[in-house]
Amino acid sequence: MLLVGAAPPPAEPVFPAKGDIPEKFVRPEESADYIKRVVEIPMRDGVKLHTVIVIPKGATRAPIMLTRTPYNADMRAARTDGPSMLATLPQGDEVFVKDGYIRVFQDVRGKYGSEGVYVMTRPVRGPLNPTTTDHVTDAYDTIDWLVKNTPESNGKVGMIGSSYEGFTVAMALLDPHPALKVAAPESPMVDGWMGDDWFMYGAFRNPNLSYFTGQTTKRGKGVSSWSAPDGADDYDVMLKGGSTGDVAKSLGLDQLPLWRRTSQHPAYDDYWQGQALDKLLAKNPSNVPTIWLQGIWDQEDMWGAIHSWSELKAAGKLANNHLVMGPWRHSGVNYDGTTLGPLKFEGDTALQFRRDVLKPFFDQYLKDAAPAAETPQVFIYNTGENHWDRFKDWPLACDSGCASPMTPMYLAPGAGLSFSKPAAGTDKYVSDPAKPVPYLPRPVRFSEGERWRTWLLTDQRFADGRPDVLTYVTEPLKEPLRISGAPVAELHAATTGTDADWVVKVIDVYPQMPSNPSMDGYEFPVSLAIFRGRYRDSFSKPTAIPAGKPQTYKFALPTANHVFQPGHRVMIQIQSTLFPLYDRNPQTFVPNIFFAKPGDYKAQTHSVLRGGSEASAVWLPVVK
Ligand code: PG9
Repeated sequence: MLLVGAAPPPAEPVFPAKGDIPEKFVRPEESADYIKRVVEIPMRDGVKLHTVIVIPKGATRAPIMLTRTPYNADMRAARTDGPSMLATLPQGDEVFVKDGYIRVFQDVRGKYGSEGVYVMTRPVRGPLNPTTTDHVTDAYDTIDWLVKNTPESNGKVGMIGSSYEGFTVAMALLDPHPALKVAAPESPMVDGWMGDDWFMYGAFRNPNLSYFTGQTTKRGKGVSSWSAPDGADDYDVMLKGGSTGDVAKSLGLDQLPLWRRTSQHPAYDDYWQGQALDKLLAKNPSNVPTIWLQGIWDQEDMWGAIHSWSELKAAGKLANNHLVMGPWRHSGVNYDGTTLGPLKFEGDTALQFRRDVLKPFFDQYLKDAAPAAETPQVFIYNTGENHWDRFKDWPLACDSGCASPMTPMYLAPGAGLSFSKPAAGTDKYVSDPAKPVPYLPRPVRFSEGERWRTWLLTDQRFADGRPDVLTYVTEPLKEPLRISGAPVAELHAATTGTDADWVVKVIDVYPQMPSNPSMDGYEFPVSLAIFRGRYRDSFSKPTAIPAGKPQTYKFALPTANHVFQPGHRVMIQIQSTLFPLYDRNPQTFVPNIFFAKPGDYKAQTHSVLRGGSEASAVWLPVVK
C-alpha cells in the first residue's frame, strides 16, 4: 500500500553511533500481500513445534496446505524475503498461492525451531519407538491446533511434501485427523532398505554419510562431513578410505547414533521391516484421498510412492489412492519440468501436473464448493513417446492379474538378446573391488548437484566397453516396443567368491538422430538396479554364496512406461558395482560389509549363464 503524506523519519546524526544495522527490522505488514504468523504449537506431550503460517491478506474460509519438514520451516517459507506471497513461497506452491491457499510449514520435533528429541524418520510408536509420540500424533495434534486457531481457514487441511516431507505426509495417513481431507506424498521415503535413500536391495549409498552429519550433528544445519579435497575424485577418496565403516569412522560418524544404528542393521531385519511404511499403510489404510507421486528417475526415493500405492491397491483401497509418475528427478515435481538430463519435453511437465491434476484434486477436497476433479487413477509419463498416459490401473504387464504377461528377453550368444530361449552358454567377467565400475564417468564428485540429480539418465557408453561389464543388445527394432511396468532381472550366475553384487540396466540405444545430434547413439538407461547377492534367498538372513555354484538372483527394477522406437535397440548391461555411490561388496562373505577388512576385498570371476535350463533374462512388461 502506498503511504501518502507520511511524516519524515526521526532526525539522524551524520554518523550512526550503533552502526547502520538496527537491532531489529520489522517489515510493515501493509507492504506485503500476506501475513506471516509464527507460532509454537503444543503437542500432546507438551513439546512445542515451530510453525510458520502464511496467510493471504483478507483470506476467509481458505484451505490450509501443510508441510512438516526437517529442513527448516522458516527457510521453506522464505524463498525470497519479499512482500509477495508468491515469491516468498516455493516454486511448487505457486498454483496454490495464486488461488488463495493458506500455507503452513512446521519443523519436525527436534529440528530447527522445534522442541523435543530428533530421531531420523522417527518410527511409529511401538517396538522401535517407546515414546508416546511420532509423526502420526504430531501431524494429528498440529492439524487439530491449526483448524481451531486459524480463523481465516475453512477448517480443511491438505498435506503435501516431497521426500522426508513426503514421509511425514504418509505417516499422517496412519491415523488421520478428521480435518485432513487430502494428501500428496511426493517421492516419500517409505522403505529405507529396499530402495529409498539408505540402501537398494541391501547395497548402501555412501553419500548418506554426509546426509547423516548434515542432519544429525546439530539441531540446526549440521556439519558437512565430506572430506574430498578440491579437485579430488570421490572415487579415489572412497577407494583409499577402505570400507564404508572405515570412512565413517574417519569422518567422526561413530559419534552419531544414526550411523551406529544403521551400521548395526545391514540386513532387512525387524528394524527395517518395522519401519516399512508401505506395509504399515496397507495394514491401516486411510480413506483420505491421496495422490502418491514420484519421478521416474528419482535418484533418492524410487521405492516409496509406487510401492505404497501398490500395497494399498492390494488391500482394496484403489478408489481413494492415485498414482502419478512424471519424467522427473527426485522432487522434480516442484521445479521446472521442461528438461531432465538429455531429455527435452513438450512443455513444463511438472507445472502441467501441478496445475492440471494436483491443484484440481486438492481443490475438490479442500475448497468449499469446488467441482469434482477428474483425477486419473494412474497418470504416468510415457518417456518414449513424450506424453502423459492416463490409466485405470497399473502396471499394464506383470506376472499375474495384468492385461499382459511379462515377456522374457534372454541373454543370447554373441552379446545378443532374444525373445526365444537360446542354446546354453556362459559369459564371464572379472569383478575387481580394487577397480570398481563407476556409476558416472570419472571424476565423480558427490557435491556436484546437477550430476547427482541426473545420474540415472547418464549415457552408458562409458561403461559398455569395460571388460568388467557384460553388454547385450538387439538389432535395430522394426516395430515399437512398449514396456509399462517393472522389468524383472532373473540372473543365473556363479562366482569364484562367496558374495557378489549384481547390477542390471535396461537401456534404450538411440540411432543417429539428425534433428537431435546430442542423442546420436546415446545409451539411455530406462531402468536399473543393484542387488546384493547375499540376500538372494532372504533379505533378512543373508547367506554366503557357494563358490562356483550357479545361483538365481531375481529382482524387480524400477517401474518404466517407455516405448523403444523403431530403429532403436534394446540393451542390457550387467556389472557388479556402481561405485562410489554404492559401497563395494568385498566378494568374500563377511558378517557385516560395513566393516569388511582390506583382505576381504578380492577380485573374483563372475559367470552369467545363458540359455538352457538356467537362462538368464530380463523379464520385460511388454504391452502389445
Ligand atoms: N531423500 C532425502 C531423504 C529423505 C528421508 C531420509 C533421508 C533423506 C530428502 O530429500 O529429504
